[in-house]
Amino acid sequence: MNDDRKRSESQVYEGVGPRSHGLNEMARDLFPGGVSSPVRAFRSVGGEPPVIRRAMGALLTDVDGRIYVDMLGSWGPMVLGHGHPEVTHAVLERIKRGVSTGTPSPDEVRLGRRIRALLPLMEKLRFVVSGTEACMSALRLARAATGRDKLLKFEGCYHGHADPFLASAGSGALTLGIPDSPGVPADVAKDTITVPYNDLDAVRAALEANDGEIAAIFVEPVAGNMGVILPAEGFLPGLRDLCDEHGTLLVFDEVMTGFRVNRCAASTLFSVAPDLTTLGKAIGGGFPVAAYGGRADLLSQIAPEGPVYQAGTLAGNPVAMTAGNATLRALTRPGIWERIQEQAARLAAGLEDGARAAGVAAVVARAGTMLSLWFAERLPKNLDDAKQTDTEQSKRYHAAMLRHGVHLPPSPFEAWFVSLAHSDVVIDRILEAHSRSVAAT
Ligand code: KE4
Repeated sequence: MNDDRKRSESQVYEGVGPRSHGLNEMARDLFPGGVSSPVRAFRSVGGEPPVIRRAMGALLTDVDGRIYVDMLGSWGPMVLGHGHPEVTHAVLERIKRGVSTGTPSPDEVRLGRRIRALLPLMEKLRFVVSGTEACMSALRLARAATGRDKLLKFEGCYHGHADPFLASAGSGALTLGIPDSPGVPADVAKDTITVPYNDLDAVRAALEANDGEIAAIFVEPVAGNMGVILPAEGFLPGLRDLCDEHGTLLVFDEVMTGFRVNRCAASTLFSVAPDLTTLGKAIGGGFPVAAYGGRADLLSQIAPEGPVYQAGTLAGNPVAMTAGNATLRALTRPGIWERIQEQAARLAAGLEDGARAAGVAAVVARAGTMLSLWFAERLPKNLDDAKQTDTEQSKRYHAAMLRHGVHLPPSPFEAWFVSLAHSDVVIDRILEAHSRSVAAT
C-alpha cells in the first residue's frame, strides 16, 4: 500500500467530509433519499454515506480524498476488485467498436457459452440487465410452464423489487401474502406465500395446503439479504424433493451466490439441481448483466421461441457482455477463486478472534467469498434469529469501522464481499480496524 494509503491507516474519519456532505445535500434534493437505491442511504446504520469518486483494487476514495477498504464490493459484482486490468482493457477495447446495437452480437454468445460451460444446468438462458428482471422473468416463465399462479418464497430472502416478491407472510406459515410495499396490489400479493428460511416442515405444509397451485419455490440457496445465513443440512435437497412431489418448479436465485459461494454456483456446491437459476452481479463484473436460465424445455417457452414474453433494449449489451466475459475468464482461472476464498476465510477467522479477544460475542457466517459478522452467540438460521442478534451493536460497529477507514455494507442484514484485491495487507488493515472498533462498541 503506497504512502498516502499508509497516512490514512492511523487516520480516524469523523462523519463525512464537506464535499460528500454537500453532494449528499444536492442528491437529497434530486433523488428520493438522495440515492439511486434505498440501502445506500445509510438509513439503517445512521450518519450519511461518503460519496465515492474512485475505486481501485480493494480501496474506495471519496470526494474528500478519504480512502476506505471496500467490503461492499458494489453489493457483490466486484469479485476481482475494482479496476482489474483484464476487465478494464477488454471494456475499453470493446467500446471502440461501439457500445450498443440492439442486435445479436458475438459478445453475448461468448458469455452465454462461458456460463453454460461453467454451469451446465443452464441448458438455455436469457440475458437481462438486473437481478430483479431475471427473477421477475423466471417467475413468469414458471407460472406459464405450470399453469399455476402461486409463488413460495422465504422470509428475509430478496429477489428484486417486482411486485410478486414484495409480499410477506401474514401470521402463520400458511397465510397468503400481504403487500410489503404500498403500490403492490393485494391481488398480486395474495399469490405469494412466505415461510421461514430453513423450515422444510413449513414448506411441506404450504405445498399441501395449496396443493397443485404453487408454480415455483424461489430460494437464495445461501441467504445473503438478511445477512449471510447458511442452508441447514438437508434443506436444499429437501426443497428439491418437495418440488418433485408437488410438480412445483425449484428456482435458485443465485444473483448474489453465483461465482461467490464457490467457483461457480451454490447448485454445484450443494449438488442440488434447480429447474431454473437466476444470475447477476459477478457475471457482469460491475456492468448491468443478469440472466435467467435452466432446463431447455422451459426456456424454449420464452419469446420468440415460445409464447412467454420478455424483452429488453439493453439486454446482452456488448460492452456489458465483454465485462462479464473478462471477469469470469479471470475468475475461473485455476487457483484464482480459491485464493479469494482463502482470504475470506482468513478474514472470518480474524474477525472472530478479534471479537473474542475483546470479550464480545460475535460469530461469522461465511459461504465462499461472502460473509456476515453477527453480534450473537451462535449463527442465525432464519430472519427471526437474525433480528434477535445485537443489531444496535452492529450499527455502532459499522460507524466505528467507517471511522477507521473500512466501508462495510450499511446494514446488519447485508453481506460483506471479499475480492481478489483483498491482499494480506488489506486483510490486516481490516482486522486492525476491527480490533479498535469491536472493543469500542
Ligand atoms: P438487482 O435488481 O438489484 O440487480 O438484483 C436484485 C436481487 C435479486 N436477487 C438477489 C439474491 C439479490 O441479492 C438481489 C439484489 N441484492 C441487493 C443487495 N442485498 C442489491 C443492492 C440494492 O438493492 O441496492
